[in-house]
Amino acid sequence: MDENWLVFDPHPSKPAFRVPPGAVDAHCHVFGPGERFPYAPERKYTPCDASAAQLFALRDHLGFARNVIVQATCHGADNRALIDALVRADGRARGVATVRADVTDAELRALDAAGVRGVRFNFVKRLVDTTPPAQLREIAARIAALGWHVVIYFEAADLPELYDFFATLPTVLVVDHMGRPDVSKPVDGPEFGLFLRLMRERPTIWSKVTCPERLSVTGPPAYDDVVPFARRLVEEFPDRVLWGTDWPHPNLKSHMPDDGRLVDFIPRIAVTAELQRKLLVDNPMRLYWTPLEPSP
Ligand code: 0GY
Repeated sequence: MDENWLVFDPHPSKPAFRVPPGAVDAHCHVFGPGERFPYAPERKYTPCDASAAQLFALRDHLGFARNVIVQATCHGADNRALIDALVRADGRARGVATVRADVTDAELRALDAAGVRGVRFNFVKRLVDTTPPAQLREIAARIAALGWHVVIYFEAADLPELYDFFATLPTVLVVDHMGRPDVSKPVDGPEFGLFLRLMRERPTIWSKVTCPERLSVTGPPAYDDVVPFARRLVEEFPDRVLWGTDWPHPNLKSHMPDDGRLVDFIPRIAVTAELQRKLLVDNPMRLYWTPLEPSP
């Protein structure tokens, strides 16, 4: 574990907000345990271990029914810890993997059988070395044939140069953490405006309205400055938003959130029961538990 690594809260509070039955935590990770599933040699950080059993205990504690587990960069393209967690979840988790261009069709089929429904393309420079766009395009074309989607992680300042690439990928795209806006800028300003334009122009682009703890400048416990950004997306694109804890919260530097309080953030960004049901149940179930038609 890196020096100064912040470990997740082992005793999160019970949320005051009761999530609807069947709710999905659509962005979370497992780390290791490193003894069984070693961290990738090319990783940019070494986390604390955070096991599938701990994730499922959190799921139950917060009142969720299911998880979408996203491959974290510290495991590179070695998806064994993810697959192990999916198998242990007994149908109550789906996965988003990381693959390289040399992945075989048999490997992709095995990932699909384990519950993987997407791949993640990461453009955050502090987390990964760059993969050439041609390779990403090739991967996208192959996973489109399985009916999977692509999860993209980037920072708002990089969207102008990535915009055309995203707009031409052949699958559904799911954007992590609202495209990481600088929430000290106005929600109606040009930076978030570009992300809204992408969402408006491409009805196949979804967004996770996640990580107030990561994006907030004003900080905990209220994360007030993140509310207008997430609420705007939930209200304008109610059928294309997802929510997740981001447990175990990699790379936080200033504080570790109480996951119970993060759940209490949900009714501030999805203010009606209908919006909450779409965000937490209908949308993730449609994307992860109902197979999408493969792209031609
Ligand atoms: C997140 C955010 C981060 C890390 C990763 O895969 C990862 O290592 O996603 C981050 O450092 O911002 O979604 O967990």
